[in-house]
Parts: sequence; C-alpha cells; structure tokens
Amino acid sequence: MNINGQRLLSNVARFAEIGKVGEIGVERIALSEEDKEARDLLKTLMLDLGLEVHIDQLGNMIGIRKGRKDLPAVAFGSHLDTVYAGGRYDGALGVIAGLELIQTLNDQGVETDHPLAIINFTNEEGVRFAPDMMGSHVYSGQAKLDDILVSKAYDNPNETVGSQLKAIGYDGALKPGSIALESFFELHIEQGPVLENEAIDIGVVEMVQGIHWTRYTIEGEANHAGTTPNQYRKDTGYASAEIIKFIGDYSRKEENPVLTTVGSIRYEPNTINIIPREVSFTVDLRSTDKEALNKGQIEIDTFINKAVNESDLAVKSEVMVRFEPVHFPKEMPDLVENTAAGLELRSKRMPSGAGHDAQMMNHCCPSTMIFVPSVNGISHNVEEYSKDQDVINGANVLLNAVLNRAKQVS
Ligand code: HGY
Ligand code: MN
Ligand code: MN
Repeated sequence: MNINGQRLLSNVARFAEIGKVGEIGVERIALSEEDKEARDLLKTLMLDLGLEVHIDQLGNMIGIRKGRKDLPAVAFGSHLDTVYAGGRYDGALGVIAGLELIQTLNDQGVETDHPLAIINFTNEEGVRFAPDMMGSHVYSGQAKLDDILVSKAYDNPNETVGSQLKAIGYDGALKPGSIALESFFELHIEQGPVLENEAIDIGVVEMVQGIHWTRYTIEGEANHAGTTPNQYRKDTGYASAEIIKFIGDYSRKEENPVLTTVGSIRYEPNTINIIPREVSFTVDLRSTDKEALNKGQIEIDTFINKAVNESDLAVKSEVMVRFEPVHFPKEMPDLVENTAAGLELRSKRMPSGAGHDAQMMNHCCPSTMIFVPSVNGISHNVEEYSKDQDVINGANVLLNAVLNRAKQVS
C-alpha cells in the first residue's frame, strides 16, 4: 500500500510556513507561539481524520484511530518543536507522515486489529528547557511530571514548562503514559551524511547514542582589562578557553568514540574592557558506548576541576541530561528492513547519532526508527533538506510497517 505523496509534501510545506525562517528554514521553539500554532493545526487535522484527540498534562498530543479489538495502540509520531534556526523536517516529518498514514487508511477503508496512535511529543529539542526528549521521557515513565513542570527556561528563570504550557493552552488533563502502547515507530531524517553518501534509501536504526548535557559556570573576578597585571587576575575567560580546547581535543584523540560539543557560552558582564567575572558554557557528549561516555565525562570533569583550582577560580556544574545508549529490540528493525525490501528500497542498518523520542519510548514499548537521507548531511540548520522521493519512501515504509504490526484486517 502507498501513501499519497503529493498530499504528504503539501502538508510538509504547510507546517513549514509556521515559524518560517528564510527560504526553507523553520524555527518553532517548544511552548512558543509558533509551537502553539503548529499544535493547533495538528489538532484540527487530527479531528478532521476522525481521531479521538488527547492532550496530556505535559502537552503531549495523542490522536487515536479505533481498532477492531480493544488492544494497546500501535503508535508512531515525533515532535513539532525545532531548534533555533532549524529545518522543516526534523521531527515534523514523523508527525506529518503519521497524519498521511491515517488519511490513506481512511481513504481506502482499511481497518486494523490494534488501534493506531499518532503522537506529537512536547519539547524534544531541549533548546529552551532541559531535558531534551522531555515529553517522551515523562510518557515512558522515566521522569516525574512535577519535576519537569518546574524546569526553568535557560534564558528566563521566571518561565517554567508548567507556566508556558498554560500560556499556550496545552496543559492537558490526561496523565502522561496512561494510553497503553503496543509499539512505537519514528520516521525521521538521518541528520547525517551516511545514507546520501552510500546512496541508500532507508536507514534501519538499531540503536541511539547516549547523551550527556552539563552546564559549567566558572567563577572568577571582574577587573580592569588595562590595570590588572596577569598575576593578579582571576581570569575566567582565559581558563575557560583552555578548558574548551581540552574538551575539543578530547574528542579528536585518535580512536575516541566520544563526540564533544561546546554549543553555547556566556560571558558576564561580556564587556570589552572587563576581565569576565564568570563564564558559563554547555558540554554535549555523545557515544554509542556507555563506558566511553562515562569515562569521557570523568576525564572532562577532572580537567575542569584541576584547571579551576590552579587558577584560584571556582566552578559550579549543573547536570542537565544523562541518557544511556538505547538498543531497539531485534524484531522492530527487522520489520523495518523487511518492509523496505518489500518496497524494493535499499536499506542499511545503522545507529542514530541524534537523540530521539523513540529512544525514550523504547522504555515502555518495543520501538524503532526509520531514517531517510539528509542532503549534504545537514541538520539543525535552515538549509536542512530531504528529497521528495526520499520523504515519500520513508512514509511508505512507516505505513506498511505499522500495518504489519497493527494487523490489517480489511
Ligand atoms: O539533541 C539531539 O540529539 C536531538 O536533536 N534533540
Ligand atoms: Mn528530531
Ligand atoms: Mn533535532
């Protein structure tokens, strides 16, 4: 069975108008006005499809298509929020392809044994509130709702997840995770160069890397840039430069399976003629190997503490995320691989470098992912792009894998 490709592509374009940046970019930060607008459109389309729409207490949106039997739902979806200056496919493709899947079944009068559930998870990106994959993290029972509702915006401690959910009207009533799921599929762009470089149509995702996020604040002393000789300085700018170089070198040591990124940094008071009083920066570590990830964290923390002590400075660290690598159960990638073969699509088994809701959902039901190629491997960038045929291929694999799992009955 095939989806309606043109309808899928026109919905991708329709959602991309919400938070549009430049020609093809999108910026829809979690719990912002743009996120609300996209959620409102999704809700309308879910209702138009005859789905039972549920909003849970963390704003996760779940649309249920009844099955013939009272069984746990076969679920699929992703996230509508984006990073700053992001793209139109990251997350949105999984949700919009879910709508197309259901529209196709409605058009062809197909029923399934299991109910189907399409899900939009709250704050997958984690660029305004930690942690990332927030909605699926709570849905799968790995974090307490109350702890997450008080998570503060990085740039405005007066804004919490709870207050912003209320502000956009998505503080639902349903307890997160109360809809039982049989399995979860996430269609997503690869966000890397592998599939395009090897001319592969579909990535069969077997596992997702572990993620560590930490924010360090190095504390020193503001002083005059012109009157303070070096031996009198408590120079957080100089110390943090040494630390950030170590973190980058750590990942570039031969054979090191840990990727390190310092993606955000803030100087205070950030002024040309004042030695910075404090510097705060974030460190993102990724690895498919749990031991390597933990070892990297220890080596970086040890270096930071040593550098700070030697310069008579102080350091505070805030653990934002500690997610272990996740391996999907064999039967799920096997199903995706067989479905791709049945559609005569070339596929390749691979890990995911990026974090995803599926890595959280795997804690509550058998999950997996379907990747489609990213042009030039670009993502988290307004130039993010995937070819139409690749997008359509991915949606067809999603449709047929879900049908197989949900047992098509007519
Ligand atoms: O950080 C990640 O890997 C994902 O994009 N949230
Ligand atoms: Mn994503
Ligand atoms: Mn992303």
